[in-house]
Amino acid sequence: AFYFDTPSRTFSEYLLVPGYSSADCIPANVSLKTPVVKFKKGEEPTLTMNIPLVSAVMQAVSDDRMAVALAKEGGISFIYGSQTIENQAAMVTRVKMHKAGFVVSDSNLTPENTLYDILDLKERTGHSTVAITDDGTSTGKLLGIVASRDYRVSRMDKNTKVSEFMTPIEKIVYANKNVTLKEANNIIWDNKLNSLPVLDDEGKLMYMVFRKDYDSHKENPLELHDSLKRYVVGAGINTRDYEERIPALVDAGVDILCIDSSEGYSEWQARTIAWVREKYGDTVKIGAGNVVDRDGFRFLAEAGADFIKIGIGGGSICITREQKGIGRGQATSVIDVAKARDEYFEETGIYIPICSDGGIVYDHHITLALAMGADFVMLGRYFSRFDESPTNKVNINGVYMKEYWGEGSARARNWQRYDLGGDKKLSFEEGVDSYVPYAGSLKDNVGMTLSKVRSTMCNCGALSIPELQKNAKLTLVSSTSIVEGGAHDVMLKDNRNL
Ligand code: MZP
Repeated sequence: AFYFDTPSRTFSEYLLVPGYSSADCIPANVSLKTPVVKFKKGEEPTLTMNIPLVSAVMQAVSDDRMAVALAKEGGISFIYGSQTIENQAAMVTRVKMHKAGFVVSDSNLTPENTLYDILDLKERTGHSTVAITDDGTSTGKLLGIVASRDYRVSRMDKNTKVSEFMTPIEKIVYANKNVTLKEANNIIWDNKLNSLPVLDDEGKLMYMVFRKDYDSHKENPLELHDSLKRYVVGAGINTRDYEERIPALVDAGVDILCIDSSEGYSEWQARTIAWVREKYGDTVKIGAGNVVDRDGFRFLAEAGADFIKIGIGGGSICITREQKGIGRGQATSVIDVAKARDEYFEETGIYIPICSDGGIVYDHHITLALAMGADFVMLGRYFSRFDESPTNKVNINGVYMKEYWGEGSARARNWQRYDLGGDKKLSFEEGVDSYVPYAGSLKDNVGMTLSKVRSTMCNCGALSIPELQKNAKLTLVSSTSIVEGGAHDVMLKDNRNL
């Protein structure tokens, strides 16, 4: 057997040592922009994020609602793959069709629904305007729209049918994709419209544009088609049904795929990437993982992965290390893989972004992961605590909690994630079902977390993630000094356990 000559470590065993901060090294000047897919030296990556956070490929974390909320902040969600291909593709479609508070797709609302259903959707999604199609899906025929002004709650029974108050399509002036923004602007103002549906050549609704879109582009008459930004969204796939799942996700408009597996150093992953390259060349972007050392990184790099994910056994809901005795401390894994990534870049001129996945407990772990070489981090527990996660909020002994369960738990039954080519079943659990403290909205929490990251980066004299990776000074801490890191030798006033 081969023995690594040092123990593997995790984030809490490290601290950053401050570097020189110049006067312009202030949080407002820090850029958290980061590459998501591989690129050649001297070229720009085709996909970047404005913040280095992605949400985990998990039932309890990443659905379309989470994806929209995170995309608004500049990150990317990877919509969970442990669901039918149709459902996953529909979630991707909903993110891509979502524009400025308008549900255009798969609202499941037809003229036969009621005011109650509309209000319920509004409550759940925050949307004020809903597209009504004949079958409730984005591919159905558009019949009309319902905007807030179309109904007056006080005057209507909640059982009033949608058909009675929606604005039928004949009454809406609509554009085809060749209209310029300037023309659209005239249509919208001349007809006193709030929004304008944009249809494809066959008359199917592609997306909606809003007054404020026009306002911002009024002086600049661009073509409507690509000029309106859509949210970026990712999706998890597995190494079993990719020949059916990937085309459905690509058709739905997914921006990036990620092979979701507990162990990525396998022939199954190489075969999946090879299939993507054969069918789509480089146009479809695909990340792979998870690996924890140089060998695993090299394997996936040579297989053609667009980014590589790191981490085995460190997730908060993960019991893989207990069950199977495999894994590696997350900090050591990131440090080792980052070294392999830099070596590969030196050799080939190709930079492959790496993602530290799982085990982020404190906000400062994110900064540590970036300093150790990660380009972005994937979080499950963190996002599961927010309003936008797809799970129930429950009250346990007077404290609000959200449910959070692992993909390897009996609840998720995501056998594909642990598949080694055997039976189609989960033979034993590698994850648990749990509660996490409810924490409020994604926007507020992400804002707070990133202000800490920016602040620490300034302490280290870094105005960008590449600068932090290059200049950070890290030290291991002894177990005694870890105690010193928290409040100690004082009696906390709000500590109920005292
Ligand atoms: P965390 O952010 O909750 O610590 O970890 C989330 C990560 O744990 C996921 O992105 C995934 O890699 C991993 N995961 C998901 N389900 C399980 C499991 O059931 C798991 N064991 O380890």
